[in-house]
Amino acid sequence: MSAVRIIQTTPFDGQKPGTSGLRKKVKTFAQPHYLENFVQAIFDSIGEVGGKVLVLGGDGRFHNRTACQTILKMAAANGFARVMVGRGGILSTPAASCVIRKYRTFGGIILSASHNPGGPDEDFGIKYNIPAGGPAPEAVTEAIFARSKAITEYRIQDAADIDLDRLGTQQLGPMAVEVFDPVADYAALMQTLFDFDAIRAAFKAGFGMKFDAMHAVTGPYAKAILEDMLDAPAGTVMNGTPLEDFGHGHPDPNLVHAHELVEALFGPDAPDFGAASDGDGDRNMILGKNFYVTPSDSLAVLAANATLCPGYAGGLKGIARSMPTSAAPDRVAAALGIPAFETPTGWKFFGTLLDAGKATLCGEESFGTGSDHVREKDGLWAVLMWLNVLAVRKEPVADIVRAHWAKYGRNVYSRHDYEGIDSAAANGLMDHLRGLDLKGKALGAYKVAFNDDFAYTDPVDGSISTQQGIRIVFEDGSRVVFRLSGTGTEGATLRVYIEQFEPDVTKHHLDPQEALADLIKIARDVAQIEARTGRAEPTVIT
Ligand code: G16
Repeated sequence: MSAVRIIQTTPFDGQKPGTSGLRKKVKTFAQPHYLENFVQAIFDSIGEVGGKVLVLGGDGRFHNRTACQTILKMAAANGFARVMVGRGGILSTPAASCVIRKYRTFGGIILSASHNPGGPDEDFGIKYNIPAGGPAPEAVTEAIFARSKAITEYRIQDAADIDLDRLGTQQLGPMAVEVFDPVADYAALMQTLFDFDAIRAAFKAGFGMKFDAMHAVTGPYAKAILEDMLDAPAGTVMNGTPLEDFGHGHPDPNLVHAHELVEALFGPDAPDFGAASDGDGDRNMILGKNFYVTPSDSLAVLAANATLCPGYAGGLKGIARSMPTSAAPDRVAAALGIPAFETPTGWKFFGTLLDAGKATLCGEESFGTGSDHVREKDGLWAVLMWLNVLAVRKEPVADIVRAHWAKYGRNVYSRHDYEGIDSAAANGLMDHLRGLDLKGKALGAYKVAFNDDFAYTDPVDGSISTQQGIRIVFEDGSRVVFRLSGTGTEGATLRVYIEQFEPDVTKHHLDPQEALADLIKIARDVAQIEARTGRAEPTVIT
């Protein structure tokens, strides 16, 4: 007979969820009571959990299985009736959102540090998603944080571990645990949105693709959907076996970390299309033959072509993007006569707009694209939407994007990251920027229209979020934006976003670093980046 144990504990400092849940080193999470305190804080903050159903799964990184066993035992002790857990403790973030919505569960717990590296010395993370399927809004994460600071005990079932690899229902004390196939529901949803016949026909006609799963969670999803259902040739999916340390890689689908894919797409025998996804499957990078599509442009192009996909044939209700994302999607929204929304960074801010039916597509410069089909950004979904568009239009990726710029103008865009800088220096830099009054002043050849610290009032629920990034906007609409990342686990990461609108088609071929050189210099000077951080150059440019 298994029993509930009540364990006395004391609060840990710093259990404040960041941009997307609590992310810390594995060593931090592995300390006695650390994970347990946070999980109990979640269960104490989300209302009555007795008799409810919870979804559980993660990106398979180191510590995933151990954490799953602990959370299952705590869910049982806290009165949940049933937990649905992905086989092997695996569930991509968008698939978790899909399952939460499909089975109308009381939300879910997702174990992931997303694009951060994994392994005993690397990162782990946990977040709670609400019953609508999306990341908990700030009011909920604040409540969890407040509870974490006052916690005195947690509940855990004294029981044997569950066999996470055996499909079907097992019993854990009074609670049922259902181990389910993490791919099936998600793949079925994708079939309702995209023209699988057209994509299959394109592969049959020789369309070439590489998908880099980066040894992360999307491997099994991509193999099942691309190779098994859509008949893409075996080997289309690279690095498709999920590994606990992502094969020592950094599962972030950008030009730096997805270098194997980048080399293939920029090499002599490049396939027509390349894509990558991140640790937990919610990010995507899109490449054509010798061509990189920025995430902001990707959202704009998908929005402009959405009606080619069966799931969006009826048109879009609106398009939402995060503030630092380029305004390229806004131009499409204006042309379509639908609203464009500008939210703070963080997918959680799209939830109310999607729930209220105000937006259909959403996206962020940080390689996130998604729609109202779930409440998370969705890497494979974006890849399938591109595949659908390419299968119908039968033009190269580069031609589609260039034609898009010719029609709408190009929002030339780049992000410069200064990773792992000293936190005090980073905060000092932001305080310095916050204190500047630049309105009407000239910076280089540019005149400042206004500068501010972005604040957002949610148009649906009226909630207010302040200090969401410093903007310096110039009179010609160009801008530079400064933010500190909310997802890192070491020191601080300064992100600088640089954007300039270029209507002149004869300048569309220019390399963004070249086209933006003056603005990049202005950004470095005005923020005193080198003097304050000791860094002359960014660590990552996207
Ligand atoms: C998370 C959030 C995204 C955000 C990104 C980067 O993504 O869900 O909304 O854009 O972090 O945030 P930051 O600039 O604060 O590091 P993910 O893929 O890490 O879950």
